[in-house]
Amino acid sequence: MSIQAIQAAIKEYNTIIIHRHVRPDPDALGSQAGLRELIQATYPDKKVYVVGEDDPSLTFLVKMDQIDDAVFENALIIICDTANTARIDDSRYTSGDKIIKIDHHPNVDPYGDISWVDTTASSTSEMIYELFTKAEEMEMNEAAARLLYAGIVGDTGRFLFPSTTKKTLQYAAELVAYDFDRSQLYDGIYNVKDNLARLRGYILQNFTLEQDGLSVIKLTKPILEQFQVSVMETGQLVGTLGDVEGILVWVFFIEEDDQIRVRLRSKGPVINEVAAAYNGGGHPLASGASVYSWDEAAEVVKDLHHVIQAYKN
Ligand SMILES: [Mn+2]
Repeated sequence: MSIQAIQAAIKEYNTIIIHRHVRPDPDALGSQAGLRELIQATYPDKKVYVVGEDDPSLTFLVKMDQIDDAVFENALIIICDTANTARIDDSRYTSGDKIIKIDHHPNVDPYGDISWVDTTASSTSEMIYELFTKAEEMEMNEAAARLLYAGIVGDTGRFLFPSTTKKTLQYAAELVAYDFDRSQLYDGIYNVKDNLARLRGYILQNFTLEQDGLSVIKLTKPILEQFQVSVMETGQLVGTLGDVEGILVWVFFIEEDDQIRVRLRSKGPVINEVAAAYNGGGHPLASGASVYSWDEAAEVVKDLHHVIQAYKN
């Protein structure tokens, strides 16, 4: 059983380095740093690091450690919330001694010496809490609870998405018993700057909606400049169209210098295969991809129409 194997590996290694996916979200950071807190609380003498690039909008949750290449030698590497190796933040994970994958995305790219993938989990943070409940000796504390709760809240859209189960709510109930500031957490995750709020207004004014339920919004470079919003920040706005009646699938095209980022969301049709065809991947109903021209973006739109048609038949 992988939970036991993970526990044994954590016990065995003195240096543990925890990774997660690039462009982190609260679940990536919450599972990564929440696991670090659990290990550190249980084994105070072990050296446990979290690595990857900091996202300034999420450093209120946790800041990453800066470590030398030499630290990776003989280290246990744990990678949280990352379906495929291409999305692992900090490629030095390959120089570790043993690799563990803990994730809730479809296991399209199995990797690691030990792998625990549970696609029924709402979030990797939920899995880390489960690891705590099933492990023989694991200590929970306020810092860990805060991070894991943030991850669960982030990936379930505040317990709104269908991925929220009885278990999710039960774990969340147990986590809020710990003393951390939930209001501060919600402000950190959901407060947006005024320019981002105005760009949300632009999106609501300009999205297209076709008869089959496909909605498209293009955020070109001039638009991003006009609203003074970075490509990374637009990630916070993808949910904006989720409440619009009649939208079944929606796609954001976000223009960068060298590519057009594609963010896909769906209320039924499986869209991660489309994402995979365009240098991306993700969940069946929430994925991302990259294209390199507006012609290619039009191909994505065409593919999405087909996926919707197949879903409706
Ligand atoms: Mn996740």
